[in-house]
Amino acid sequence: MEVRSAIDDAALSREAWSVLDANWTGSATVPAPGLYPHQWNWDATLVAVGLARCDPRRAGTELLSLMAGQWSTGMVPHIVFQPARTEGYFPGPSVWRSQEHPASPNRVATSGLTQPPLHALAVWRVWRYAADRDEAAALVRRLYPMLAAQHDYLAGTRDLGGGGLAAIVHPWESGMDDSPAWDAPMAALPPIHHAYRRGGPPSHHLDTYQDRFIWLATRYRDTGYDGAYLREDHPFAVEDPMFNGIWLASCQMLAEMAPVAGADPGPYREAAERIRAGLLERLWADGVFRSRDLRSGRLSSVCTVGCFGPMLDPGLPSDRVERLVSVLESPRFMGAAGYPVPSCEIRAAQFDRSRYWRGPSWVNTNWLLRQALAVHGLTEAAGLLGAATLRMVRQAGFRECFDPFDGSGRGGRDFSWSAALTLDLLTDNVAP
Ligand code: 2M8
Repeated sequence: MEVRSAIDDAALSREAWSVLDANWTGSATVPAPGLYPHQWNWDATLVAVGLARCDPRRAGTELLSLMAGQWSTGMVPHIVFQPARTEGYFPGPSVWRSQEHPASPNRVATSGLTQPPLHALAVWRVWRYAADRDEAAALVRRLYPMLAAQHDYLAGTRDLGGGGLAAIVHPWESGMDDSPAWDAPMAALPPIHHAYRRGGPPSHHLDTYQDRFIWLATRYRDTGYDGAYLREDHPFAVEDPMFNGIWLASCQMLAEMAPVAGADPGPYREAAERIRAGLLERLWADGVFRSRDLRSGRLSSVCTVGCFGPMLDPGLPSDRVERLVSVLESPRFMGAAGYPVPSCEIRAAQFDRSRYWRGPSWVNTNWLLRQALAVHGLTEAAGLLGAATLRMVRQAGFRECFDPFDGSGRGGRDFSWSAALTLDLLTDNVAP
């Protein structure tokens, strides 16, 4: 295992900036050199979250270039391709064929899926912390209609279960691609006869998932990215607690920023209530929130880091918060991991300390859980989680993810959200 000599906060911050500068295209940040050479959706918003207090202007540019990929349906794609980046990434623009679709933007090629809607939360942080209030307000006014369209899309096209929650239609939309939460719906897909293979280095994805990922994406593409098809025929439709917890938090942020944009906060407050009710009625079971497979009607039996997403809601009833925190702090998650928070509960058969999203700890989910603890006033636990996250990056560098037992780095190096969120943690590791 590689362990670096301890470095102080100033050196860590300098390293974080050099990663972000190396991954900056001039208007966007790629997640990691070589491995992910384009702009990814939740990576970009997490970079903006991390930069909000250090460089709000660059955070704004990041968000605007992501939103240049927004479709006229309101959907914000999970990848905005960077034409200047020549490194290969599969599946690239020729697989998604966004430019054949009338709703896609003219100037940029994108994927046809989305990712967790953290955008309003990121904009809120830029607005909240920017020293130049006029510039921040102008950014809010510019982005607000795009965020409103994004939220309308989720409520109108993605409430496939009719219970007020947005469904993801591909594991990539969760951002936690290989999570065991998707094992049952992925296993239920029909047999796939076409073998798709990525070129380049071996993939970090489970071999069994690879072909299914591409098959699901191209099947959706071949319907013309049709909303009615998603509702009636698409075989993967899952209500994910992390995706919906993030959506709820973003609704609250839109309500708070509404006066700046001259908008009515009412619909966003109501949307937040509706999502909270949906989460409690449809996804709460055995002391945590679990993803619901809309095709089988079953809740996931495995508990993952995604189960805690609804804690981002300050209005979540306190008895639920207490239950969630007791699971989070137990040996199932933080209690038995020296480098928390593992992406899957340690006692689960599916737990794998080195497999992508099936065990390793990630800086982004740690940051989100730290935020969730802080919104419920649990500042000590939030502080501990922030400190544990900084210990990981101090020791192993800005890796994509980390072994939850020994903290060794996994996946890509010089990973943007690990660097950007470190800057935020260094700014304030007590409470947001
Ligand atoms: C990973 O996902 C991409 C597909 O979107 C991939 O594996 O190729 C995930 O970790 C996802 O959360 C992340 O946004 C993306 C880029 O960092 O990589």
